[in-house]
Amino acid sequence: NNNDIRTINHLRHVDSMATMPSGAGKIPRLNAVILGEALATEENDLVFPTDEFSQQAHVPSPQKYLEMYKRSIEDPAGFWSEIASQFYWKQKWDDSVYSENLDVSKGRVNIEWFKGGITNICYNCLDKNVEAGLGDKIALYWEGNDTGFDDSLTYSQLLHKVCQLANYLKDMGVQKGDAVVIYLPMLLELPITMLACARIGAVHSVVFAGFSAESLSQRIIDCKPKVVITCNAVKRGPKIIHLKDIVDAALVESAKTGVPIDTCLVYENQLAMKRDITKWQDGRDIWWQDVIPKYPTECAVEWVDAEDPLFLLYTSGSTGKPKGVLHTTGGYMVYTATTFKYAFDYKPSDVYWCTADCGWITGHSYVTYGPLLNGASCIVFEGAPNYPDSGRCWDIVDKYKYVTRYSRKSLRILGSVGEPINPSAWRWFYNVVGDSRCPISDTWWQTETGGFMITPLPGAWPQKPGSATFPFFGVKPVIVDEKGVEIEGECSGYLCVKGSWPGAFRTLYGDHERYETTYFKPFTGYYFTGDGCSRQVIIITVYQDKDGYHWLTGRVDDVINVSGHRIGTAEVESALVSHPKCAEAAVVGIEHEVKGQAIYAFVTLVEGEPYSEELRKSLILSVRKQIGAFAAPERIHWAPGLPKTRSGKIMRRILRKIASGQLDELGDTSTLADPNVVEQLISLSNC
Ligand code: 6R9
Repeated sequence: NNNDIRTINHLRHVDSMATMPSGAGKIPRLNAVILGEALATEENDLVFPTDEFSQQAHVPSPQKYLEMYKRSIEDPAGFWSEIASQFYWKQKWDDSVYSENLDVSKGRVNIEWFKGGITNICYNCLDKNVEAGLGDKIALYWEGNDTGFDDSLTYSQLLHKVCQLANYLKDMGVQKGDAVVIYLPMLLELPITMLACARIGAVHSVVFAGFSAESLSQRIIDCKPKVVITCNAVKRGPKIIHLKDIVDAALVESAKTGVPIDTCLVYENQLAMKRDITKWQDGRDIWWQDVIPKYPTECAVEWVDAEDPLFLLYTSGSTGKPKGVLHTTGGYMVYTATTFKYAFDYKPSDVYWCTADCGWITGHSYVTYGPLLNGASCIVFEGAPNYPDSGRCWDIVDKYKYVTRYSRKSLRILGSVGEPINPSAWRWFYNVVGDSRCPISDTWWQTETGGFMITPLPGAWPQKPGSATFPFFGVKPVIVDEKGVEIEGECSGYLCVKGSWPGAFRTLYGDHERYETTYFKPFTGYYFTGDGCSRQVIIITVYQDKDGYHWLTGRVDDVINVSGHRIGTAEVESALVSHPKCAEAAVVGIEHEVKGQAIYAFVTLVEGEPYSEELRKSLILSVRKQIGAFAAPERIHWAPGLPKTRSGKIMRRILRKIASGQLDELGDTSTLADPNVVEQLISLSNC
């Protein structure tokens, strides 16, 4: 019970946790901890859930968590099949609930869950809930970019809309296993489209509608969709963005590369732009509103195997080409629903809002699938948190409040995702937004993991500001050293996962070898996350174990995390060098007060080209055009040359130090092919 946990032996950090969320590339230092002392500073305080909260929670205490966690690790098959049985399966899975091989030395990496089970995730999101009497419950609320514009759909209405679109897609020849690319903003049509694909067994690939034409075409060329679905335009803050023009450009590109698209379904987003000025290609382009409403509102479900693909989502890696992360149906369904239920302590009376865009994994798992599988009412927000002003989020919270009328009083739980939240931001979120009352679920996970991996269960544990705390059921995080040896207890190192979990991705589309090389070869026998992590052990009287609180400390590979968007340094570099005046580029991440990390680019120009403000702008424009505005470098640093080893490798370690102004920490530069380069770069720091 809660009193037990208050007898925690407190601890004090020698290393301030406030500086913990470090930039990419750093391996975190070990945080020395003194056990058994009273807390000296507020920074190290533990934040307890209120008794009132814990008493009503699904997991009300550490003991209960430990009991469930232990079972999930000792008997994964039993644990997960019990949960999976709560879903609708046309046919139950084979006897073995899962099979896995994560060890490259033992053959092909392979993960399967509920194989042989026949189901459909759209059916479980919609039909099952309607049959259970939730037909008139709001499934999705829509809140537009401009205040005063809103909409909603009940479970029955959503089901009808999904069926109409599903029927249309079938008519267009889309069959089980075919890809459909979706390039839509946060309209209700986005989750509708995802669900319609799932209903007929098609594989959706949502491309965030902030990506450029080039990025979009790259993804289209990779997955060769039967249909592309978009809208004419969207209003983002005060600006109108012509999405259809971007799609047009992407389709020209894909056709050139041998991937012509015959059908482009275009939703007329009247709030942004009327249809008459939209550029049109007859025969290929079709207005959504002209065809979809004519289709029947019922559509038979395509039953699929648990291991049939559900969606592809492209994400950045450490080389230029984005990776098509592939998730399958059964395990993903069970895992997103279960993590949603526990991490947010979901109750049927809640109104739930996740601000993420469905263009990212968070929008897949925790706007569309996780909430709907639980029969939740979920808000889809089209706009930006700072439009028309920075009070917008709290206006929305008050608008959709459940019980009381007072500002933010309806909030029960807060969530955080995408990057390390530093303790001071955590405290602001906790004290100011949550009135020092709402627990924060700081959920660590990845596109690849499908769902939350390390997250507080809000009623169970006391929280540590900035720590994602403990693993979710069935997840075995381990911290390894450079040699791949597991380190126990208090430590820092590379975060890996041992064994599989139902929501794990199964491959990289069309490139299983890259899947093995990137994720399973660095540390044999483990899934390597690409993140650094520190573990801090707190001895709690009810919990005499060597595990502890986890602190995620940022990427250790060449991935930069800007405002929660994953961007590969290689992608930005290739966008820069495609500029005719750029000879070479090297990109690093630097810490940024607001964005977490920002992109800092060192650029070498072609011989004889003078530095100019205009050129700087045009280089940045090149990145905006090729990747998207969110990837624009914060800073371009002119570089007569780059620091390279004799074998020609760029020493990013040195560039990171120069970029962050830590000139006295450059370390050993003697192995450089030309050590003078460093001096030159420093002298150009302020240009
Ligand atoms: C869900 C998502 C994954 C990377 C991941 C890590 C960072 C995500 C985090 C976090 C610290 C958290 N990350 N959540 N770092 N604390 N709660 O963001 O997926 O876009 O694939 O990014 O984001 O570095 O490796 P994705």
